[in-house]
Amino acid sequence: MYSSKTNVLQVVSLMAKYGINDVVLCPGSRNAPLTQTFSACNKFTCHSIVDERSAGFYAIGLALATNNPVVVCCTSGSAVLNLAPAVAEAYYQRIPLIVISADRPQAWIGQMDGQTLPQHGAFNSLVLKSVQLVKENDKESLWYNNRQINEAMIKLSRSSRPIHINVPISEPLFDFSTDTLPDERVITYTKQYPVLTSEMKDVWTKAEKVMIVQGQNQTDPYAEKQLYELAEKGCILLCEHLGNINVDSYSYSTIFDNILYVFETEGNSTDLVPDLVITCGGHIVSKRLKHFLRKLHVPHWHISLDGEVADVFQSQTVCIKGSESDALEAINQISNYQKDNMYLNSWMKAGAEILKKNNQFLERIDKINCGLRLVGSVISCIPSKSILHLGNSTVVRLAQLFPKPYKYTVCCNRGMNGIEGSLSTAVGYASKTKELNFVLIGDLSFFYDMNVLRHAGKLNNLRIILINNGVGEIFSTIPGLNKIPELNKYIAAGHKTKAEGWAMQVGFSYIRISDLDDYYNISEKFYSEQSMHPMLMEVMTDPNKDKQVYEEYFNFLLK
Ligand SMILES: Cc1ncc(C[n+]2csc(CCOP(=O)(O)OP(=O)(O)O)c2C)c(N)n1
Repeated sequence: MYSSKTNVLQVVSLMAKYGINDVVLCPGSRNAPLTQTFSACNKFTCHSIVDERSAGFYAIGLALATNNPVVVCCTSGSAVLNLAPAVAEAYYQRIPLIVISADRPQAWIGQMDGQTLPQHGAFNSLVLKSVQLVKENDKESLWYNNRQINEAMIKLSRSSRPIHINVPISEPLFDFSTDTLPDERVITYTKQYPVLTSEMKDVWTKAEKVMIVQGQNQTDPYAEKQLYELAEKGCILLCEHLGNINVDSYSYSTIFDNILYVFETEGNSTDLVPDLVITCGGHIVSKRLKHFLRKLHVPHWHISLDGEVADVFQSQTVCIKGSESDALEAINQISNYQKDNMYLNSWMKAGAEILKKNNQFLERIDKINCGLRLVGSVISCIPSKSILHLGNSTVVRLAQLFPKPYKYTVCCNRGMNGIEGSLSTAVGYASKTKELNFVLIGDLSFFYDMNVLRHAGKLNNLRIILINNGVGEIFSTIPGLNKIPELNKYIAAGHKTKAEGWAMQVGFSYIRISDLDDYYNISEKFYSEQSMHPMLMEVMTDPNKDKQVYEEYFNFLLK
């Protein structure tokens, strides 16, 4: 049976009508009418997560795994604020997260009634729309709530960013006597196909050296098809792992960060300069690419769902509003004119050189307890069709140095670069898929978010590779920061914590790796499908040795 509260019934009915499948429920009494109504309706799969910070990221993981919006529902007060980090991540990674918070009636906010704060608008500009429902059930109030929820859902589907629905619920809270959901109106939203101006067509036709940069994105076969056609015309396609493009094309490069490093250091970077840059998707990890293009002031077209400016190279001239596949199709239709092959060849030749050197360098390092060596090995061991979740900080940067030999999905909380939800996102994702999910993560990121592992004890498809270097290693690589005397103690938060006890307690098989032989011995089992438990591999590395190896690596590329 459902709650008797009409606003609760409206919300749940509309979530069902909008095709929402997954609902993450956080404990509490004020949201019990919502919790009961969601869980009583057979349209939803409900997930229970106690900690709202983790629940928000878990919901992001579900949304990534299903490619569908996900609801996270919490009680009133500080519970709502604990969702803020995930809301911020969802905003900047364009994840359709729907926050539904239960609230006390407006009259009681700030009246020392306990567990109250101004919830409406609490996420400020980090949600596309925040709606405040009313609790009355007269005709006008019902119309108002319906319209508010529809408006928020239209924003969500137009821009794929989070929304917040705040639901005031008055006492008595626990009357569950309703047996049907109301038949709520849905307002349909139609999308627009992008229109290119004649001036743009002219620029495209004249451009000989076209660089397309695919930022963070989920796998999109339609966009891939368009990218493939553009690559066939001679555009160079730069795509980090997080772009999730699986085009097997000769004009496709993931390792452009190291290519730029070599060309810039050797003074040959003019060979790589484009005369038009097109970006699609979200964030780009490579600082080197951003710096390279910022110096050039080359015309830059950016494709985005809501047509917002993203002037990342400080030279944006065009904003194409629309889905990536539609916008790329519109560009493809301008002409079949072939672009400059010399330009393409400069990139491809440089990429081939780097690949050769990467392999030679890895062979020279005979220890696995070194971040660069380990990340290089992991990238090449992940089986095809799996999911690799990268932690932020050093891990995501090192991963970019090595191309993936197989097709697999790569995720990372890159909207905010936060270290607080990487495990929760991965656990949410793994709970929704049969495929193997690997998490490659640093120690501070791991220990920050490990309470979610309580929910992972039965996920046999989850494998965590923890690089435990005992600090936030990234800080010692930042010029200026690395000279501060208290770097290790306060900035890099040095520690001696190990994961073994925690991991075993929540049902993981635990393996500690100290040399290459151990790693090879366990690899077959670790990277294969059969396992009775989730697994955690902890590799203890030495940050000083790591630093030395990075330097050697970059010198080796120049030889
Ligand atoms: C929520 C949050 N707090 C603080 C930071 C700042 N920060 C960036 S990287 C980092 C250290 C991460 O350390 P670890 O996960 O061990 O990775 P490593 O640098 O050792 O590879 C910190 C604290 C952040 N990104 N997010």
